[in-house]
Amino acid sequence: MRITVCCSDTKTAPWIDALRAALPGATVEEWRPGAPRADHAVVWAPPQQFLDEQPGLKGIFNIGAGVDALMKLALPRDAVVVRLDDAGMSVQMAEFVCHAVIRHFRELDAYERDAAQGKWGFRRPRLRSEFPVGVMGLGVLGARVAQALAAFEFPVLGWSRSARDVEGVRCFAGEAQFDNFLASTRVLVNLLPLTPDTENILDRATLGRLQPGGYLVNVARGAHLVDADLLALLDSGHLAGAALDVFRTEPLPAEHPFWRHPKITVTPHTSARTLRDESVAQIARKIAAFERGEPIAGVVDRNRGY
Ligand code: NDP
Ligand code: OXD
Repeated sequence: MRITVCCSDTKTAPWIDALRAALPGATVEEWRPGAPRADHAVVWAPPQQFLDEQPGLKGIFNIGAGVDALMKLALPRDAVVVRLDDAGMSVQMAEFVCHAVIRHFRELDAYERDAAQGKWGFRRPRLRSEFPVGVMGLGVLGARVAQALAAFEFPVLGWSRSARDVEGVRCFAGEAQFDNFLASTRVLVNLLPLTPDTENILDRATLGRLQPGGYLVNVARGAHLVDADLLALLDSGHLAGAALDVFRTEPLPAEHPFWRHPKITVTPHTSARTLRDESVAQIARKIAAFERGEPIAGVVDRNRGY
């Protein structure tokens, strides 16, 4: 079995070493133009040329949870596309989002500013019941995040494409229930995949329907958000702030207004990092299962785009 590895923005050598150790019977090589045809590919945002030269791939294993970069390409017709299924990301996402929500709710930025001036002062405690958190996307990451928020006793709502049942979470589904979900939400967390249906979903209409003093946590993809609409709603005072981890262009360009906006916190796409050891173990297990003809988790539905 031959496995080709083509991962942009990634140090590939340690991935290859780890895949070789996990699949000792396989030939694992970094892809170069003109490389031999392989059975499976391990990828992150590969160029179209890679896919054009590998028409016989049986499996394409993405080293991330989001497959939007891959779905824009012309893929070999019969290849099964497989995404990372948690692999240590859901706990990271839960801690990151809870931190962002709690920092906003407990006004920790304001306390930090006070401390910088040597000021000892209290703010009036806020009521948790006035900060309902709505999580868009109740998949592997969204469900974990929603449950972690519920453990802190925030009222938690969730929205997904099909109806879901998540303990401690008031669940909404589909376009028909989107407005009710938004109207009941003050802090909005985005954990949707980027697809033609969800691109630009965080626009003036969506964000404008949040309760006054709304807050946005975007940890999914930058192209979900219409940047200018967020800025307008922050400047009008309808939204109180935003924690943004993902951007249309990454790295976020130096001149982008998000960097300097006093109500926006920027982090560099770090909310849930791909962990190499856990990811390689998962991919190796899946390749072995696939070769034995067994079903595997995390297969992407190409029609849905996630
Ligand atoms: P999943 O595929 O497990 O979950 C996706 C969820 O979104 C599902 O609940 C799905 O609904 C819902 N959904 C999809 N389309 C729609 C729609 N049109 N309307 C309503 N709901 C919809 O994905 P993960 O939880 O694993 O990951 C989510 C995203 O997080 C990734 O696609 C990626 O973009 C991002 N991510 C960001 C990281 C970071 O570091 N910032 C790291 C990892 C991932 P249903 O349940 O009905 O299928
Ligand atoms: C992912 C990501 O999709 O890192 O896994 O954003």
